[in-house]
Parts: sequence; C-alpha cells; structure tokens
Amino acid sequence: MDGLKSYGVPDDVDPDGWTLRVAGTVDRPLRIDPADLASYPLETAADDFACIEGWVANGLSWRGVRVARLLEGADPTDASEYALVRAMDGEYACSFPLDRLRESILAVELDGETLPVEHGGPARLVPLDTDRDCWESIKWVSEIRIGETPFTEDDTAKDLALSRIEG
Ligand SMILES: Nc1nc2c(c(=O)[nH]1)N[C@H]1C(S)=C(S)[C@@H](COP(=O)(O)O)O[C@H]1N2
Ligand SMILES: [Mo]
Repeated sequence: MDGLKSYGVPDDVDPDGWTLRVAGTVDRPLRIDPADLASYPLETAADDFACIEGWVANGLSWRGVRVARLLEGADPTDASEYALVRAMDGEYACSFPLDRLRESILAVELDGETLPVEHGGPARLVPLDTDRDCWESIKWVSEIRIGETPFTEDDTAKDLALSRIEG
C-alpha cells in the first residue's frame, strides 16, 4: 500500500471546535486555538510510517510545530517527567516520557496540504524517533497533560490499536 490507510473519522471528532489544552503540572495552563497554533514556526519532517497491522506509508512529508515550543509557554515544573496525550476520539490516550514528547512534531500539514481530518487534522502528533509505534501517532490531539508521575492507568492507545488486529 502507498500512503496512510483510511480508518474514517469517529463521531466524537469535531475539527471545527478544536482547541489544544496544555495542563497538569505546569505553571501556566494553556488553551491553544487554531490562530494561536498558526503563530508557531513550522518544521518539516520526512517519514515512513508503519502500522502493526502490516501496512506501510512511505515518503510522507509532515509539517508542524515542535512540541517543545508549545510546552515552553506552559512552563512545566522541574519535576515533570511524563505526559499524557489525549485526542478528540474519547478515551484514546497515550503516555510519553516528557523528553520524548518534546522532540515530537505536532503536525498540521501532510504532503504540502492542510492535514485532512481523516488523518488527524487539525493536529496530529508525529513522534520521529526510531522506537515509535503506530498508535503513538495520535490523531486529533486535544490535550497534553503533564505530570510528575507516570500516566500508566490512562494509557489506552496500545490496547485500542491491538484490539483492531485481534479476532
Ligand atoms: N486519536 C487517534 N489516533 C490514532 C489512532 C486512533 O484510533 N485514534 N490510531 C493509531 C493507529 S494504530 C494508526 S496505525 C494510525 C493510523 O493513521 P491513519 O488513520 O492516518 O492511517 O493512527 C494512530 N493514531
Ligand atoms: Mo496502527
């Protein structure tokens, strides 16, 4: 297969009502709206994306904001080491070590176009390190919650992704 697979858009995803909340153990919680997001500088990242279901999308080109830049404004406490990224599709959420999340891109464009809703628009997290898993590329990102302790209990993304290949 060439390109990302289309899984459709869950009912609870409302791209027109999108905002991104940055909260938790931060000195200044933020609510970033589309105009705020557009004020950040964009970076380009080339990507070959592979899903555990067995398909691959080669030669993607993402453009987006380095998460470190978004977090700077919120000013996480010195003891913050973890983050939980939530999405607009209900309980889907994925935890990250904070340093790893900082290096990821919050993508707003794919292959030179505004990121389509079906692929996670307005904003999709794109981890770029070699250890990333497909379920960590979170579509419709709506909240980054920072913490000083791990968010293991809330981390549903892996199980939800694996449940699609069982049975
Ligand atoms: N919010 C959200 N993000 C998600 C998922 C999801 O179900 N919800 N699925 C993940 C998985 S397992 C994969 S393979 C990719 C699929 O991306 P695509 O729909 O653009 O092909 O999205 C990832 N991000
Ligand atoms: Mo996946």
